[in-house]
Amino acid sequence: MDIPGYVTNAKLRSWVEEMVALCKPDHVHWCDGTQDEYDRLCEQMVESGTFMRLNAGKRPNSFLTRSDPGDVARVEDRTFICSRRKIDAGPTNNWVHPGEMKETLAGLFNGCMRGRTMYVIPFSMGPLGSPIAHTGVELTDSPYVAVSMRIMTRMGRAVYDALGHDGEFIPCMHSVGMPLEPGQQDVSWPCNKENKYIVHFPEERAIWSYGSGYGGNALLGKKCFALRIASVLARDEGWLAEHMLILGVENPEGEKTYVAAAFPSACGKTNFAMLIPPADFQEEGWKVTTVGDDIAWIKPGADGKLYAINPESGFFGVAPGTSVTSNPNAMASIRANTIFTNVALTDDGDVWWEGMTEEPPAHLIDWMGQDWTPGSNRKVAHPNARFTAPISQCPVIDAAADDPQGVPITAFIFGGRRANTVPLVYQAFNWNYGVYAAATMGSETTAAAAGKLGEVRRDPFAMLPFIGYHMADYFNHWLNFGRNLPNPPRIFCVNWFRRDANGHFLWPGFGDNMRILKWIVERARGRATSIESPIGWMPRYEDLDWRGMPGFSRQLFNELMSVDRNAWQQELLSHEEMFMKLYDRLPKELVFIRELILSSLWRSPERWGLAPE
Ligand code: SAT
Ligand code: MN
Repeated sequence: MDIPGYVTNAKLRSWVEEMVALCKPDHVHWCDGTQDEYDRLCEQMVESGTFMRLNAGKRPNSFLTRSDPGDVARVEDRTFICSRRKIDAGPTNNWVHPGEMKETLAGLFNGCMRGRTMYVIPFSMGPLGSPIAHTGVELTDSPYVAVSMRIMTRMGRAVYDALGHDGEFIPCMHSVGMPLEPGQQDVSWPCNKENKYIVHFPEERAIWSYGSGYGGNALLGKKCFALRIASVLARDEGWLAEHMLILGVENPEGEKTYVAAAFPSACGKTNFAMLIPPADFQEEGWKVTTVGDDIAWIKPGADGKLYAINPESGFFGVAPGTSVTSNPNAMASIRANTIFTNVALTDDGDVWWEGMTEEPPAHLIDWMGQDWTPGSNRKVAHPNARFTAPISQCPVIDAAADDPQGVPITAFIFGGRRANTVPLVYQAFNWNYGVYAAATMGSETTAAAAGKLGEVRRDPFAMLPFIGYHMADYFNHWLNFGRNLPNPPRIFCVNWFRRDANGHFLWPGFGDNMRILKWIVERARGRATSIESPIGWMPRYEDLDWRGMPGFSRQLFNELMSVDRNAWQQELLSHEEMFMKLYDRLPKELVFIRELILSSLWRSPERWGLAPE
């Protein structure tokens, strides 16, 4: 194997040599990250049948690919945190002893790339040279991964240069796990139907992924590196790696406030990241800009403020439900240079999915390649169908999105999907109360998820599948982190999904979330007024800006904001249930705060509410 002369990093050179000897690919391709390379790899996948080029008039330089029907999402039950001690992975992660796992992987990876090309993908999570960024190198036998990584990360030759002779990087091994015998015909979406392993070695800081070519299983910069491994780095080095969007709010005076927000899946995270303010707000000069839609890396600066970067450079967004009404900015972001996976194909060579338009086209090819008409009794796009698009194409991309210093974070927002109990918005009394709220956040299961419909599942910090160590240690890290900040960001909780007694949503959401966001931003800057409720600070009706929303009454608002003692007692019991599972390492602050919330519920009316007038 010839290693290009510009790859001077000693550890990288020897690691690739070792992995080539193990995986035995036919060829090795050192990615340089150029447009030319991207175009050639895409063209090669068109020829092999993996990609279909979309109509250049409608969707320039864009492609459709269909995965294997058994390889359509992350596989949490096949995801492992292999710390040396089981206790360090905690009760919420799958664990196997690293020695045993390495033996398994050595067997699986031996010869796994026969008949294929190994791509060497150098990438930076975050702007190159940023003090918050980190470097990774992924070795993969999937050209789909290679082109996707060019969109999702800063990928290319500059990373080798930045690494220099002895720079550090996270090694990320990936194989689809389907070697080809001489003469064996390839399939359009190779993967391993029997065996999938998404493995993290937190102490060694290494990632090994086998058997899947899809999303977070295969694009190892995303959940594997930027969340699971980075959460460990962050714990050890005193920063935060979070499952958060980052957005900027600019007021009419031109003052910019950045917030980071965590939501579990199916809570409209991408829509919130690209929120379009109501007309009255826009006219007055309010703007919302996007820094990131999924992951935030946050470090304290020398001035005591927190600075955040989006380690990614692309969107890997859920397509179904995205439309010019629900999210015009997302639709504009995917107008060209986009890879679509598992969406439907229209007769004129464009894409479609449930919710893109009110009326489906009369005929489509579904995500499995079958004819489909509106009468067909099945989904035309897979519910987890995705678009992969450069973030630079987002019309509301923030001017500082590429700033190596990051953007200063003034507030954190945590949200879940709750039909009852949790008010539309409240501010935690202080950092520790905020950590409590984030640690206990939950979401009702939607029809798509396993389990009883409407059952609340705890998803602390929206990080349940993404913390690379013991969850209680993660809570402790957050508490500790706040202790060292002179003026920590304010913490807010939101719930866009509260319903009335008839099951109707009480809050319209989407652009109207701007009213809440405005209060949050003003509040975080110490300007907006509020009153004390049993669970936190709350806006009254008159504390919010209702321009352009005349029909929304004080009474409705008060219903959205009410705090019911019985419901909250149940809620606190269910927090206790989760705490019990983390008992051995649970920080005592959380136990005490639970007691304090209970006591303030008891000194408040049984159904605490804002005054009617
Ligand atoms: O497949 S990804 O992990 O990138 C997206 C998701 O499942 O959250
Ligand atoms: Mn995510």
